[in-house]
Amino acid sequence: MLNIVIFGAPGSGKGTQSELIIKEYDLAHISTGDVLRAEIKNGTELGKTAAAYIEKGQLVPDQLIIDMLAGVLDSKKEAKGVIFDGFPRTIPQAEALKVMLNERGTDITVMLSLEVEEEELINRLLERGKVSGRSDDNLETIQSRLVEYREKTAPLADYYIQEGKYVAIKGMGTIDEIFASIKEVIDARK
Ligand code: B4P
Repeated sequence: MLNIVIFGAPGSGKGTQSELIIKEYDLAHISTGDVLRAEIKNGTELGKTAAAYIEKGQLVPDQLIIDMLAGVLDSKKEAKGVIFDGFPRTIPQAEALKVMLNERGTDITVMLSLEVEEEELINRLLERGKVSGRSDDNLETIQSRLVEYREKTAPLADYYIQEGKYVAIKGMGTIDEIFASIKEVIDARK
């Protein structure tokens, strides 16, 4: 299976590049952000809990995310591979993902880290905020999301370097240019 973790700060282009990767390689897509937004829309208990964290720009607690992911993963059993978009975001999530995949006889193929300057991240998210209607695409919440990213998510790079799975991708430039770099990396590993 071709299992890809797409990693980067909020606004780095994870969702955008995931769409292109899925089309090219016919993979299943798991975006924890999308799953959480669907839970919020449906008014579930998980959605109500998650909304309080997302509105403040904080990460949703690990155990909630890990339990939610196990169910989603089982629904993609027949896929050729999965792109994990926005997950893992902490070391405990990465460790749980490794166990879940190993139990299913598979592992992560590669972790793609989209590198984008902070000023550009803020501009992209403010731009999206004009049309997205997302409660977290405003300047105050974006700044909290970037702090959470630096403190809890950025250290994951070291985890995947140690696993021999980390590849940095220049995330500045046009969407097509960035996708061309991603394709080179995937084609060399698949
Ligand atoms: P997400 O939905 O994952 O949101 P995100 O990190 O902001 O990334 P997103 O995918 O939306 O942005 P992208 O970079 O694609 O998470 C939302 C919240 O849910 C989190 O803050 C957290 O609270 C919670 N959550 C989710 N997963 C969790 C987990 N595992 N653990 C705990 N909590 C979790 O793109 C941004 C914009 O840039 C787009 O509008 C796009 O059009 C634009 N763009 C992309 N590439 C571009 C380019 N090359 N040039 C110009 N613009 C570009």
